[in-house]
Amino acid sequence: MDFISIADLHLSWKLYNIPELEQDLKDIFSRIVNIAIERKVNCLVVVGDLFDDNEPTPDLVIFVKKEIQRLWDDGVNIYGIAGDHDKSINGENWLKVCGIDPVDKIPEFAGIDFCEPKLVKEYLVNKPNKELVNWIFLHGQIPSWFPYIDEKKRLDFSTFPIFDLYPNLKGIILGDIHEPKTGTISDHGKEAFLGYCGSPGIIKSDEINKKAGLIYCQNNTLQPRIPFPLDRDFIKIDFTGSNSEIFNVYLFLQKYKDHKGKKPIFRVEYDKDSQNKLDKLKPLWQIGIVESTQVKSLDKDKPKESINIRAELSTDERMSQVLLESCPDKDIYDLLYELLTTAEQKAVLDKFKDKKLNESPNDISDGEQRAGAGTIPAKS
Ligand SMILES: [Mn+2]
Repeated sequence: MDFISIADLHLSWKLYNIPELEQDLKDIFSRIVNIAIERKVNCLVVVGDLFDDNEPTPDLVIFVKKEIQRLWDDGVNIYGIAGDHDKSINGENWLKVCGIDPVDKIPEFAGIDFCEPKLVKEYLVNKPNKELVNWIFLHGQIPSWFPYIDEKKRLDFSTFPIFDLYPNLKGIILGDIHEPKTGTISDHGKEAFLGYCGSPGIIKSDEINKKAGLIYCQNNTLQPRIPFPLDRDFIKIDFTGSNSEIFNVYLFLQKYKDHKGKKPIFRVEYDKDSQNKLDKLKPLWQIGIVESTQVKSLDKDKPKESINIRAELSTDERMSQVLLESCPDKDIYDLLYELLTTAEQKAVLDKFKDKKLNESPNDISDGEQRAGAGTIPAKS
């Protein structure tokens, strides 16, 4: 069995709202298809979150179908599971619509679409012909590997008899975490691969410089990852505090003056102290795409924290912490927290709108009293 396995491409995601970066993800998918064809693998396996959401545009669906047809034309199959971003609604998902078969269609593979941890375990226990399975594909988080995990995504094998159930297991290949990770799972003297494909593109700022290539299996044995350099440079520029004084824009102008191909992305982090020096960055616009964001120093000794709530979404707890720090108004805090943690965003917004419409004008102008306190202001 030869295969390449990928996850978390998040097609249709537009980082920093830059259209070129949405297109980059499609280009990446095409390049992966090319590599699968060149290497003549039996199949390409998608371990969830091929799509960023459950509502891909018709154009995107046509694009994906065409790429899949290219695979089929060259004798490469494609199998996959859905992730939390593209999971099924009423039993249907876009992988299926695009013609991607479930991974456990072939006897050597097991795997189930993203679902409750309890259901994942039930699936693994009840799957027939487990002795034939060499590779398991799942979308979720390994608690012992991360300080924060999302309980809905918990994949805990520490007390699970995986090798009793799957005596010929060679590896568990995961999606969801975008940083590629390689490890092992062992029990009773048996050992198997345990690791994350990682996202092949850049989905969030903190993924810059953390890519490792594509998981590749040849003759049923994992090989070193296939190098997969991005065709666009992402450059982080620390423009905070005194860094902004020593920053030399001409080094970049020099480096990229004859650059061909995709424009580099300059991700600039500045703070209150360096805000007034942002003019120094202007020449960067001639050579690339500039994305700047303000960060704050929590404390002189503590590391800087980016004010980027999306990047912090690892647990409800973490979310509430970040929101509390940046959002002192209780009404806004409640609304944001509910929006971030609900599956029914429209309902939450309707409720909020309803509440606001039914408030008396006094209440609305009464932000001062309500801020942070969460108490009902006394009526005169
Ligand atoms: Mn995911």
